[in-house]
Amino acid sequence: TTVIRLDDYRPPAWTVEHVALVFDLGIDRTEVDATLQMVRAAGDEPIRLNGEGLELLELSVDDRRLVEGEYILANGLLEIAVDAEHCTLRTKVALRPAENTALEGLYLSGSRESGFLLTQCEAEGFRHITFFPDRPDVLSRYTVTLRADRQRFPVLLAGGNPDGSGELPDGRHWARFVDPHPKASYLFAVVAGRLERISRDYTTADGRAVALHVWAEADVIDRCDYAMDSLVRSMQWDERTYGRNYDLDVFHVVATHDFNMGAMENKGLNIFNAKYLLADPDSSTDDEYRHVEAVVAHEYFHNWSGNRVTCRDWFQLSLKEGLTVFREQSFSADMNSAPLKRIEDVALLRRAQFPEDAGPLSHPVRPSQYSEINNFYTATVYEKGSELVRMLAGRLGTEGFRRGMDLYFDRHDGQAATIEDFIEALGDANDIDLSSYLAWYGQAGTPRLTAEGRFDPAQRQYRLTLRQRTPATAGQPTKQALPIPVRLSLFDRSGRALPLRLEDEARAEGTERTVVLDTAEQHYVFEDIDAAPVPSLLRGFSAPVILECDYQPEDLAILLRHDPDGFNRWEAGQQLAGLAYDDCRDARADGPALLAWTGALAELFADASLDDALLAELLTPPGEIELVERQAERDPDRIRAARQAMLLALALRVGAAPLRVRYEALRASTSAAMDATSQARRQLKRRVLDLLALIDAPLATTFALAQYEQAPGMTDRLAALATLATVAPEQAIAPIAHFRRRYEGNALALDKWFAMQAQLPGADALARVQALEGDPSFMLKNPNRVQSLVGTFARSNPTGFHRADGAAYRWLADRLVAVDGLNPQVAARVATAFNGWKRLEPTRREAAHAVVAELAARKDLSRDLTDILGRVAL
Ligand code: B3K
Ligand code: ZN
Repeated sequence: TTVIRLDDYRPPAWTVEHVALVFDLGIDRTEVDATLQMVRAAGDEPIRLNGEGLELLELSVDDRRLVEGEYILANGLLEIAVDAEHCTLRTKVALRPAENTALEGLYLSGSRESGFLLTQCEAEGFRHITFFPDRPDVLSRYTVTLRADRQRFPVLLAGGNPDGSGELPDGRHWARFVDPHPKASYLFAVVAGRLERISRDYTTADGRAVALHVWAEADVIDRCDYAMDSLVRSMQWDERTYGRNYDLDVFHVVATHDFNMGAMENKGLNIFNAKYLLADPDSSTDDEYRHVEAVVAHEYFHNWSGNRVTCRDWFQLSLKEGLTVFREQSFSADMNSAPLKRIEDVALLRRAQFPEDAGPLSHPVRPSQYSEINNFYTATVYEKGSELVRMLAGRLGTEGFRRGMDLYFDRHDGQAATIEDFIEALGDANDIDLSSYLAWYGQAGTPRLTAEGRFDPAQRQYRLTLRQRTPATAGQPTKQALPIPVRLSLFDRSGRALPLRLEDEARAEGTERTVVLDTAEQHYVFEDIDAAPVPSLLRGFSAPVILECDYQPEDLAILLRHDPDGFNRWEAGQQLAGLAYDDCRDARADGPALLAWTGALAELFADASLDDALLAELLTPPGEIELVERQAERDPDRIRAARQAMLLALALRVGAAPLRVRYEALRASTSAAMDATSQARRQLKRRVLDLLALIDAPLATTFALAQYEQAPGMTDRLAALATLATVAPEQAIAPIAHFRRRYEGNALALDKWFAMQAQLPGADALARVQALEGDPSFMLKNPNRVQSLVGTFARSNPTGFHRADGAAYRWLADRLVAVDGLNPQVAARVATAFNGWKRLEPTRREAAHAVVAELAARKDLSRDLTDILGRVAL
């Protein structure tokens, strides 16, 4: 396979100034007529255009038809030698949308009878639509004309502003769109079919009237209002926070049930996986409402961070993705609770990115090479990338960061930029050299930050030593020191934050500091300290590292009780829970950490002033996947057993009566309302019921049955079902069947039904999943369905997937091959479940290795899947 390297980057030899596309749309056959105004940019190379799976019907240069021999068409490249400085190149090709199960390029969503046509181009889908220099540093103006049967395709959409429409003979019609903003080919999109819409008029801060339209199929159009509201909030927030206005007269958002990922920021025509666009209380959970708001915002924010300023090449992917995740996180924090948003994001980073960075698929935020770019839309590029932007923003402060962003957008508007450009703009606007942060983009692996404190009563000094070390990762044996901003406070034992004075400073200033550790080791001496303090480190999670500090359990209990910041409180609780886990793992039933953890939480449980949502988070220890870190060798059954033991100890410590009373009180205030307080109550109610189930299963079963029946919305309904299925499987059978019937025809609700069952732990899990494959609604060609059953099982059910006999590995291998034949991107994504096999205990490791090695040796798999397997097997 061909490897693409960052070091080999060359600017394009030819660019395309303008492209006019005419589509004659049909489900079985679509013809695309493309007229490209080509301009030579450098050198004397021939024109080279990418094209995959295209049937070439016509080719001409400056109106002269080329015949065979005048061009070379091989290996996805069309090569034409031209000796002018510019020319008009015309191609006509035919495509087969209905046969496109990879969902890349032009494809059909839904059935032949009622489905609609749409496109997905990022990263390299445009070459499946027409011949083109399909790379993000070729920016062109687009004119797109769509022609189709009016009955079958009443709605015709493309990015840009509308520029006329009309009738054609034979019941056909046409519509034209002109996009005045030069854009990269990956941002091109069209949609055609029977769709309904909701609309709203919006006026931007700089006075542009914009028509907003959210489109969906008729049966789900009444679930689009929340997305529309979220869009308006996103537009207003970007105007307020970054001074960024929308720049076309229309903005379309379209929902589809057939989509490989979450959503896509095509210029003026965002396309969404229905999962991240539709929301109504009867079929969506509270979490899903938050995801809709976040993804709508993310795609909208790309209009500037991604579209107006795009990436020079795909190695720079995090330039748009890390930055846009960061912008979305700030937005969501402003719209909801900031500490809860931070908790959610840090938990995701630890669950998804840390394991990725610790295994064979680890790669830097800016990779140096790839063989299939679609495999680099990863937690590292997105979530860790966002953490890097957060560190830069923290370094500059709110105003400095805004100055930097203004300069970045201004300087690079209409360009394809690099990560260096970004860091330089931020630095130039503030007269600061930020170049040392570039090292974060090139180095893979999660740094370990070690902290050691020593109190000197005679000198009244506290000496803090910080050290950093990054373990070797795949292909990167040696690591350098990185700039690690450590935000910190010191607390006395009564929980009071101490004024901070470093040696050499005249007087104390504030109770919080950020020190930047940029060497392997550094010492910090704090003055005027009367007793050994408790350090609160990495506040707000100021850097994406793993903190190793030899805290005593009671130190953490102090932070857990007293830290005024919700995030840090949770973080202290997580650290303490980690130590409590160690106690359970090593069978120390009276371990000091376990006692401290359960004791502090029992106290907080009784504290009526604590926010319900925060309490629910505090009552949730790190998950089974994060806890792998704390094992020398991974045995999922033992990890689960130890974690369940700590939850049991917690439930006992809180007590059955307080749990019951709290559940009943929360139940009494149940409603379908979507405000933050109601959502928080539902979240806590779920945690309380699950704890109660550990010590009084019959009562919890009664509660769960009633909750299922009376649930006013999906959150309560699904939570009750999951609890029942875990606590009382026999009594869950009827409700599970009922849920299945109730949501017949509601694809997103059925996905949750599959996912809930796919997550049920234990040795029976595989048989359960196999039975679910027999459900008439299960199908391998729908990505959401595959993810909900196969993906959830492989990635989120450690005890089920890693059963000791390896049966689930073999089953997954079969499914991967089957999915790969239809949709390589989806197969590759699910295959990342094998990422951690090397850290398994020997029996499972051998079983997994056998399966991975056999798969990796096959020669008949896609480039996507082959790339993942090849790296995982190493
Ligand atoms: N930019 C798209 C992701 C495209 C993935 C291509 N395999 C969605 C997003 O990050 O906004
Ligand atoms: Zn994105």
